[in-house]
Amino acid sequence: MPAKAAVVFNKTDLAEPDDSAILDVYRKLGYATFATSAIDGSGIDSLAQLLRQQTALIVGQSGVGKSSIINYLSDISKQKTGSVSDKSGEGKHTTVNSAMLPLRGGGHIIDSPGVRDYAPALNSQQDAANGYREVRAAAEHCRFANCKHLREPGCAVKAAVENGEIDERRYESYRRTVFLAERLSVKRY
Ligand SMILES: Nc1nc2c(ncn2[C@@H]2O[C@H](COP(=O)(O)OP(=O)(O)OP(=O)(O)O)[C@@H](O)[C@H]2O)c(=O)[nH]1
Ligand SMILES: [Mg+2]
Ligand SMILES: [Zn+2]
Repeated sequence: MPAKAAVVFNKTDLAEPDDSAILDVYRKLGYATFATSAIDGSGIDSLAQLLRQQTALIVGQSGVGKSSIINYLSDISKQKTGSVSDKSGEGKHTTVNSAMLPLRGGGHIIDSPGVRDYAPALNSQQDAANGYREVRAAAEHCRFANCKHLREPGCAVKAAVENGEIDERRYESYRRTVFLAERLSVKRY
């Protein structure tokens, strides 16, 4: 069974009320979404509900609060947390090893070291397209079966971006992923 993904927007205590609207993009795509604060505990209960009896992995950039959230979810967990650098505004890679911890109410959660950049090892542009469910869906209507959705004529993905059906930031992220995948595959062979 493929892994299911959920998206968490943490540090709501520092955010403006509108900031978590970014989650709407993911909710519309069918992902479960949560707005949380590991400082005041808001939103943590609904996240705990989703994770009950599951084995889950929490991933994201360094400093976003992965270990802090886990410290709320597990009775046993005393995961080390670390401040965000004043200079760069990024995390300091406080978690250096992955650790699996029991969840209150059953199940497990794996804390993982934060990433600075995300570059999945993809074999082809096709892999990148498949990872964006809305790109994959629109791609069925492209004129060319091998369309990369970059500058091909009759591209249904570009059309969907232009008419607002596909979120622009998601499309930009798809493009970056394709470029990364192509750069990496050049290196690999
Ligand atoms: N204001 C606020 N601060 C938070 C919240 N969650 C975490 N923090 C703070 O953010 C900093 C980083 O938290 P961590 O839990 O260490 O972040 P992490 O994602 O585990 O980072 P790495 O282990 O480096 O990948 C710490 O100073 C936390 O106290 C939150 O919801 N609100
Ligand atoms: Mg951590
Ligand atoms: Zn296309």
